[in-house]
Order: sequence, then C-alpha cells, then structure tokens
Amino acid sequence: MPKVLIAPSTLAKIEGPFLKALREAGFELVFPERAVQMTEDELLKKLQGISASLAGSEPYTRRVIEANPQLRVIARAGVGYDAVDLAAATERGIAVTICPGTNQDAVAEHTFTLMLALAKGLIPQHLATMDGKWPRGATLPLRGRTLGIAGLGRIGKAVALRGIAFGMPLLAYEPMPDMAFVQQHGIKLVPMDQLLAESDYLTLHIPLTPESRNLICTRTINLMKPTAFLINTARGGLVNEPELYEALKARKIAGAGLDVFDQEPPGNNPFFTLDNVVVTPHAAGVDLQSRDDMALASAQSIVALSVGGWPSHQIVNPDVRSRFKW
Ligand code: 8YV
Repeated sequence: MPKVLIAPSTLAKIEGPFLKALREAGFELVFPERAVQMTEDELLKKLQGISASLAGSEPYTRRVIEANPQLRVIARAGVGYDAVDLAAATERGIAVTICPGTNQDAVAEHTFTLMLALAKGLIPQHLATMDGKWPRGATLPLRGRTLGIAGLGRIGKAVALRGIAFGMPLLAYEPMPDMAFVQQHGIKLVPMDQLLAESDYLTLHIPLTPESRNLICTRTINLMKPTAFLINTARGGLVNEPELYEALKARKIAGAGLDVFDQEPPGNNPFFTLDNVVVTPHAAGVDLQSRDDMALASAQSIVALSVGGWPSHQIVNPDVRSRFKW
C-alpha cells in the first residue's frame, strides 16, 4: 500500500475530509512522532518509503530529496513553496503542488489582527489592565491612513478588500497586476520605493525568492515614515532581521507585526525583547476553515496524480510532466 506522510504539525490528530480522501484512494497514512515542525534530518528519515508528502513548512532540500528517490509528490498544504528545492524536485521527477485559493482570507484576517493590535496598543493595554492599571490614552486610527500592499496576488487582494472596509486609501506594488481589480477598487499602483515612503501600514504579500530576500533592510527602512508600521505574514526571509531589529530599537519606524521568521521556530530571537513588536507563530494562514481547505486540496492533488491526473492549477513545476511517473 503506498504511503502518504501527513507532515504539518497543524494536522496532527485532526480527522478531516482530507484523510478520508486519502484512505479511500488506498493510501496508508504516516504521521510524525511529535506535533512540531520536522528538521531537515528528521524529514529525511521520515520520508523513507513514502510516496507522497502532504507537506507543511519543513525543508525539502536537495539532500532530503536525493535521499528519497521513491518520493513522487510534494503537496504543499499552503501556497508558498520556498521550503522546497524546486530544481532538485524537478530533476528527480517529483511533482510539487500547492493550494491556490485556500488561505488568502485567513492571512488577510490575521494581517488585520496584527495591524489593529499595533494601532490600538492591544498587548500593552491588555497587560497593564490585567495588572490593575488603567492606561487610558488615544490610540491610532486605521481609517484615513494609507495601507501599502507589497504583492497584489490573492492574499494582497483579500487584504485590499478589508482595507477598503476600514476606510484606508490603498497603494500597492505589483509587477503583474490584475488591472480590473485595481481599477474596480481604486488602488494606486506604485513602485516599491514609493510604497515604502508613503505607507502608514506596510504589509508584505510577496513570495520569498532570491530577488525578494532581505527586501526590508536598512536602505528600505530608511525610506519609511518614522510613524509607519510593518506587517509580515509572508516569509521571514523578506526581512533582514538584524537590520529591522536595530531600526525598531532606534524607533526608525513605529513598530512591526511579525508572524514569520527567518528561522522557524525562531528560538531566542532578539525581536522578543522589543516593546514595539507583536509576534505570532506562523499562524496567519491557518484557521479552522483554511486548515481544512488546504489539507483537502493537497490531498486531492496527491490522489489525482496517483491515478494519472494532472491538476495543472496546483502544479508549480510543470516541466516535470514528461518525467513524472507515479
Ligand atoms: C501554511 C503558508 O499554513 O500558505 C503558506 O505558504 O505559509 C501557510 O499558510 C503553512 O505553510 C503550514 O502548512
């Protein structure tokens, strides 16, 4: 019986339609020993004998891939695939799939959670009030403040729609814009440097690539308003963390909402000593609805590939098609 690894810690011990779909297709299901993100070494071993991985954020490096020639499919239960060495997977004839359309609303809601927490001083107010203090004072509005969206794909668009509801003027940086959406919602497209300079709340929704790594660094932070907030629910590698840390410490910008880190789990990250950050554990994409939708869509891509189908809207390495064999 072919085996599928259910890798994401968020899916440990969850019964859902995704498991039913895989069982009905005749797969044996394998789970990690512990409900935490696997390291490269743990993943390399855990994949032995596995035909398809329903993958979380664990690292599918060349070493992991080459040590597992039986692997046919890496099905990301998410939309970002920077944790997969796509060239190595393609060389080895492994199909890599994602789940477009499943988590943009969850990420957008979380983006506003972080934005509102920063604007309203939620964490310090909560802590002080619980501590018997009564720290009343004016907080910051969202309405009328410029929302800058770096990346106007599915997630950026879901953020834009919520920004409109909050009465925020919208700026966006997007190299391949959906012009119908841009025009319908009165979004002003601007170059990246202008986005940095004019945003009151700057939110990142672009993939991590060699070009986008360290997009937020001393140079770009220096373009931002000292009153601006940065929100990152995309990938930690978009930010040069030591440079952002120094900028936040020196109050070069007002604060940051960070859901993602260059190293995850981040251990003792210096950000955790700052009072102008709000942090969450790479939680933006996963709510009860999106978790089930992502899991089911990735399970369906595995099932489809196992019976000779080709779910092209989910495949991110179409070049593998001529070499793909289940
Ligand atoms: C996922 C994400 O929840 O979509 C992505 O790429 O980062 C998240 O939404 C995460 O990868 C866990 O599967």
